[in-house]
Amino acid sequence: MAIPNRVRSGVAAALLALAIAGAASAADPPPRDERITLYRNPVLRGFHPDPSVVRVGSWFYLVNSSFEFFPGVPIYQSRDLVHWESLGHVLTRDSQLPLGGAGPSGGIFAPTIRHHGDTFYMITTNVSHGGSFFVTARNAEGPWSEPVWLHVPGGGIDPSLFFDDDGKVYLTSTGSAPGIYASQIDVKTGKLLTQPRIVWQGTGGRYPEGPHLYKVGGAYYLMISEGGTEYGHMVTIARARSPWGPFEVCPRNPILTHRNTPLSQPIQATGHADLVQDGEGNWWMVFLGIRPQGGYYWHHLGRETFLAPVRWDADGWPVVNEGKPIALEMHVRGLPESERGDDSFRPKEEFGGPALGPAWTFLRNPVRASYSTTERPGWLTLHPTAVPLDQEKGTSPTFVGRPQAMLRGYYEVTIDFAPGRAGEEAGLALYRSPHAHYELGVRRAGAGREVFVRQTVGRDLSTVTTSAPAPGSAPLRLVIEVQPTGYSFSWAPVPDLAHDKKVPRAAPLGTAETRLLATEVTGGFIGTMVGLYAHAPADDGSPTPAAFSSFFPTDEDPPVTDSGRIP
Ligand code: 6LW
Repeated sequence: MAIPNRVRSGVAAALLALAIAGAASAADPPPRDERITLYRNPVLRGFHPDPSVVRVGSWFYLVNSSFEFFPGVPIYQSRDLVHWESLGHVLTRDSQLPLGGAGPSGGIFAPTIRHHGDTFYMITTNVSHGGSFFVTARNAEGPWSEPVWLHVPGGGIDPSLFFDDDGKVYLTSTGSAPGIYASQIDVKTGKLLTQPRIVWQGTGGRYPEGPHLYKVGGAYYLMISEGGTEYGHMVTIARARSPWGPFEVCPRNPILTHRNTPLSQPIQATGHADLVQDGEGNWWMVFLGIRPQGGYYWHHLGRETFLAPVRWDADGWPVVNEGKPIALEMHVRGLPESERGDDSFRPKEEFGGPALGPAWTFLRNPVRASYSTTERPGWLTLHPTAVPLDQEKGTSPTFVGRPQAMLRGYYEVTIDFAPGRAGEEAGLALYRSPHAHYELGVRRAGAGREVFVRQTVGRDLSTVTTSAPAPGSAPLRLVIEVQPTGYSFSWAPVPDLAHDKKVPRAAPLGTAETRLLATEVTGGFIGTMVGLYAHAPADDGSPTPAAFSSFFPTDEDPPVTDSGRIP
């Protein structure tokens, strides 16, 4: 193999050769299962960006970034890297996650999860308050500690921790100038033991970021992303005999990118990756990607989490998916045996428990008194406030949402809401940013009430596009049909089973484009959220609460059920 001149001679070359031999032997697959498994990408659908993964025994744990949503940093567990069960969130207390200053796509940027000794570490950056910090826990489901703030000179995002065998711990991240910075850190106190310094600037792509340091076969590998998180995204890697470098650059960089695949390829923007080795010695990569719709050029679900196999070649470099583009359907050898349990796409939320299910999040730090699952058992009661969905920062609107995970299907909910005054409204919302959201709501109209669709598609552009009278005050069923390029809204009275002979058909109310909620239109790092909201005018002394039951997604393109062993 080619070794660059700067390490060709002397001890450095000898050590590097040893390291590479080590890497290659770590890569030699043990005798193993030769059966081929089919799994579907993405493995976490909808808004699940910047994945980081770690293995502890036979469990894998994965975290994603969460930006202005609370609680923050969703965490999942899996035995097979394909079926992920939600464990809730890492940052569950206001003291861990102050978001009052977080505007759209502020707050929590890319996290890293690691495990050392008997402790989990999750390190990330709150770009709207305090910078980088880590929290620790004995169990992945928590409780997680209060933040240990890092005070990194020069700031930076995308912090990662690497625990070396000699007890030293290294922090890598971006910094004030383009490049990846490294420093030694005391993980008891969060104090930096050395000044951060640039160890690698990448291969020339813009925004070198998302670094992770690994030791494989005695060599230190620094894997990063470049090119930005959009269509030019790529993963590159370099290695050295010390965490400080000098780094030898992989001759096959980028090791993963779709920047040159045709735009008709269903997955784009692959990057921001993390590596993990399973219990049988196989390597895997998790990374983010997007699924553009409507021909080419927009994606509204946000950045999602994908999985690909990795092998180490004879020269000690990782090969991702044999160098082929990542597909929606992957046929791989050696996937850990599936123990299909729950996955993150819980089909239904009845609001029957004392708390909301783990997928639900709020915009910024929620006003706790606005939400109750106990006030009316089996229902989620929302108390409206005057804070609108359009508000960019500060107090939180009455809104609870979860990532829109389906490209095709239905979201349905029952709403019991008899607005007493003009301006009171509640319903389903598709939320992308303060200036990009659709509501299928119920509101006061004259002496009665109506069902309506509002489209907010820009800072100065918000209008009710359609409405229909909804006489009486009985509960209603609200339905959003989702398709790759459009939403269709409909509604129906909830059947009174004692009297109604037939279940009433849902009446169509209108449509809206997915495109106007897409990143290419709205900007930002999040994905479309589907949620429940309530709002009342500021001068309304005692706003009418809205109660919701039976939130029901029907996925017409189930993410994982075809997964299984192919004989
Ligand atoms: C994240 C950076 C990135 O911190 O986007 O795709 C930023 N990569 O690494 C926000 O998610």
